[in-house]
Amino acid sequence: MSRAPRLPVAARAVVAHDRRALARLISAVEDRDPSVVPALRALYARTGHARVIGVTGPLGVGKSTLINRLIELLRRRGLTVGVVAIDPSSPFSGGSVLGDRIRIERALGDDGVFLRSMASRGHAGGVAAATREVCRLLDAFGMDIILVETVGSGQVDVEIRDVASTSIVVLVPHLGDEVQTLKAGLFEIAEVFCVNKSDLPGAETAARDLSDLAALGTDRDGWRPTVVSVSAQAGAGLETLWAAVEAHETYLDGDGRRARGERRRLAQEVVGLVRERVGRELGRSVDRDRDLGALLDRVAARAIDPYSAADRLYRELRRSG
Ligand SMILES: Nc1nc2c(ncn2[C@@H]2O[C@H](COP(=O)(O)OP(=O)(O)OP(=O)(O)O)[C@@H](O)[C@H]2O)c(=O)[nH]1
Ligand SMILES: [Mg+2]
Repeated sequence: MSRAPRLPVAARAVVAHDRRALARLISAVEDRDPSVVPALRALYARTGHARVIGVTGPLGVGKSTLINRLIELLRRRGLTVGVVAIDPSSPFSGGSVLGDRIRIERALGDDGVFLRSMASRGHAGGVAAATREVCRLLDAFGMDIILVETVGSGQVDVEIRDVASTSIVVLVPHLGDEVQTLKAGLFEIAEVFCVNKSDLPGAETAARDLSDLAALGTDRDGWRPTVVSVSAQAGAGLETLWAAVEAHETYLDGDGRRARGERRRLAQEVVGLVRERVGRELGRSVDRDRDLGALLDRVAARAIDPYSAADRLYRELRRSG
């Protein structure tokens, strides 16, 4: 028997493949609009089918161009594709190269593709939380593969690990010093290194250097990062790149690794939701609660230290919960 009638209207529309309903819910997630929660709750049981793949790397290395190529490849294989680009500077938000624009327009007319860009600013629960929710919506919508593009600078690229089961880190030849400084962080993230712009000189050396580093590096859950050379512009190496992603996904299926990873991410999510809620409530209390105001006055007067004040507040919170 169908469970559809018990779903909230918005959730039902997503399951029924209504693109406008999906877009509206994604906007609500972006705005941290609490009215989206019933739909997210109801849709959760229908998710878990999609594979979320991160595509991250420094500015301008060709992540979007690469994603366009991957969309083509995946569509040829009959897979549906959702794309979430976080803080995109090009070309989902405008188009830098004519070829890319044409490909994107083609993708936009394709019912099996859904592209969405979003800002990383203003997400109280972190970028990962909002991205995870958008990915779930795309999953419930029926997308097989979800590609998440993030610019690898600072926090956002690390958070991709909280969302994606496989992450591709895109680099280009002659990043030199940048790779040196990013290196430790990149190895934390990457299951697959993609040396893009292999049509440019120096690509072979860059790929070799990375392979050497990958061979030396400590493995994570028994997996050593793969290194693949690609020219997204020329459309070369994409099959090999996707094979590397699939190899890691297959690896995850062995020995309970996928379940462990999922559990780790879910633990983070549930804790994050509680933290977000407690943070919000506390924020409100600071403004309104008289007892808390008095407590803070005592901290300010050096009558009590901040740690003891926090202890007291924490105990009260637990009692009132
Ligand atoms: N030579 C060469 N240029 C490429 C290749 N792939 C992408 N580019 C060019 O690199 C530039 C940046 O490409 P994007 O795909 O926008 O790169 P990005 O990493 O998404 O950029 P941001 O989102 O701004 O960080 C564009 O001018 C692309 O045409 C490639 O394989 N070879
Ligand atoms: Mg881009």
